[in-house]
Amino acid sequence: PKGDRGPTGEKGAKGDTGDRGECQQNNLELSPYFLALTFPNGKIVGDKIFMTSGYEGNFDDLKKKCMQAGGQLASPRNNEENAAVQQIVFTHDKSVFLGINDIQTEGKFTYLDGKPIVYSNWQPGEPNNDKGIEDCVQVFSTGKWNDKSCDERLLILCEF
Ligand code: 291
Ligand code: CA
Repeated sequence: PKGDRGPTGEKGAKGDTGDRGECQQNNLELSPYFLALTFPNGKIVGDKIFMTSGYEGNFDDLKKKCMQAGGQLASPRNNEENAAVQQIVFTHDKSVFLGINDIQTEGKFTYLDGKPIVYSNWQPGEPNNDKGIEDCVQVFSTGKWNDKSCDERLLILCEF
């Protein structure tokens, strides 16, 4: 606790506010060391981190792996977040599944919590539910979305 410091300088160098912890962690993303840890598998957008491990699997597998890691499948909610997802797809030259699907009701795409999506970036002509079996969403290296069979094996991309 701050109040437990003695009078003789344990508080640190001149100018040190003694706020290590509570305050500095807010600026983690500004640290060059933190940015280094996101290279080349992660992207920071605001207070969200997108991260891949390079693992590939079907939708259920990827969804489970992200949750076990304490996150969830990438669910971009605006252009800036989608651009971060696109950059990871582009860098790895592998498409990813989003945490978005219409498994529950055909044609109604929702997040993993069941709420309707607030943002989308469909490729023209998509979603088309091709062959009647496309309930999951993949992102191309253009950043555009395509509905795709949840049984395909794509690159994992989680958000934290
Ligand atoms: C066509 C389009 C897409 C559809 C895709 C999949 C391909 O794009 O009809 O809407 O999602 O086919 O059916 O599935 C497999 N397994 O290749 C083809 C190229 C992008
Ligand atoms: Ca499709």
